[in-house]
Amino acid sequence: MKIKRFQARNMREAMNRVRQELSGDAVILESRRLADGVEVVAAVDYDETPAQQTLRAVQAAEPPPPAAPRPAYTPPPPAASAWSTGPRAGDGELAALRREIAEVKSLMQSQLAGLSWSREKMQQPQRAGLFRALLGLGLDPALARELSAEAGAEADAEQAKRSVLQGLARKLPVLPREPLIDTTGGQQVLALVGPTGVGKTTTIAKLAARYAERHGTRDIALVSTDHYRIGAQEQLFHYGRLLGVPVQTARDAGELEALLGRLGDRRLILIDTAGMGPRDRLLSNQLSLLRPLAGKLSSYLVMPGGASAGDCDHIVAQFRATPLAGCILTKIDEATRIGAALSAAIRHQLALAWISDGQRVPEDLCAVRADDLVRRACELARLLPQARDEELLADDYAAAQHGRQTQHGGASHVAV
Ligand SMILES: Nc1nc2c(ncn2[C@@H]2O[C@H](COP(=O)(O)OP(=O)(O)OP(=O)(O)O)[C@@H](O)[C@H]2O)c(=O)[nH]1
Ligand SMILES: [Mg+2]
Repeated sequence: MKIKRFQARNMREAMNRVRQELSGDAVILESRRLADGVEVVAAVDYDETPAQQTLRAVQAAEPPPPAAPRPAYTPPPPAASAWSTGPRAGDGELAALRREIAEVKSLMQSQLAGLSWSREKMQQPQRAGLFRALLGLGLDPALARELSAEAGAEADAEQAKRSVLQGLARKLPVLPREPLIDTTGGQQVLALVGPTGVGKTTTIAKLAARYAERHGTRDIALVSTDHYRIGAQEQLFHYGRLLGVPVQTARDAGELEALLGRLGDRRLILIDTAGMGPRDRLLSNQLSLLRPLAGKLSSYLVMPGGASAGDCDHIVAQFRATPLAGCILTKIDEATRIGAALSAAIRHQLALAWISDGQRVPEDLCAVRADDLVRRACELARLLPQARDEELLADDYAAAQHGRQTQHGGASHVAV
């Protein structure tokens, strides 16, 4: 029997060293957290079974896996586990034990992830290749796994790739008709909401110009509800002057309602709201200004097309306090990946309406076409290839399998 103690920055690194220096058959006798990492005691040719006891303890403490299979693609449940309630004061030993079990659990998950990804690569190389390629677009692992499973059985590799991309395009929720063009429904009141600096005001100007190209400027009015920052309204007034369109302001829901009443003869009213960070206390003021008028206007969420999965989820969670008719992806020209935003649109069933890919008014705005978005996503991945670590791929693969969040913050997503 050989016993050895390993210190490393994290459990994965420790386990790699255990595997290298002892062997894959080594058992973990003990693990503990250090101030700057972890310590693991491992053994090979160990005749007693303390490792098995530890594993049994983990299994006993773990809730049994759900009997029913997971649906194909559902948002993961909010992060809750046996360990999520914090330890009570003075519960030091129990807390230490929980941490240790969590470490072992994470270690086992990491090993299982590696195994299951290796098996997939050996048994289903085409499907594994598609999964890898879809993650390369920045897609959510669960979505990438679902799409690759659907198309991975195609005999021809090129055909499989085409069908996987077609599958992605089919899943994208896209507004069936562009609101500005379809003027059959009478007056349209659109409000743009979203975080600071995402391009709301610029997009309002683009939308107004886009409408004016077809129907003239006579029927358009612009409204600003941004009375918080000096200069914010001036930007909209500037665009109003350039386009020859009147600009009005409203400070609260009452003023906005009265204004909409006075503008009843305008066929298109575009409302520019103040950009608020998700943690800004004024955010709820802006949303509560729109909420009472939800039946009279359509709110569109403006989101950066290159946002990460976590950011997209965060933005949607904050702004869905007002009913959202759809979503506008901006700054596509600056994005290195748009897969996370596309995944979020699918996950939250947020209809994609327009994309903005530059600062020019009105040129850099177009209505969303699903196949065009998928083509853009592929182009970005081709132009800016990113090497993907096999361990992270294994993690993503396992995360997709179990609907959990990956730890490396790559293409993972957060339940909201
Ligand atoms: N590259 C790029 N820049 C854009 C795009 N859309 C807007 N911008 C630029 O982003 C900056 C912010 O745009 P705004 O329209 O002021 O953004 P906003 O959301 O109204 O900002 P706040 O009102 O401060 O929340 C400006 O410099 C715009 O020219 C786009 O699609 N691509
Ligand atoms: Mg603005």
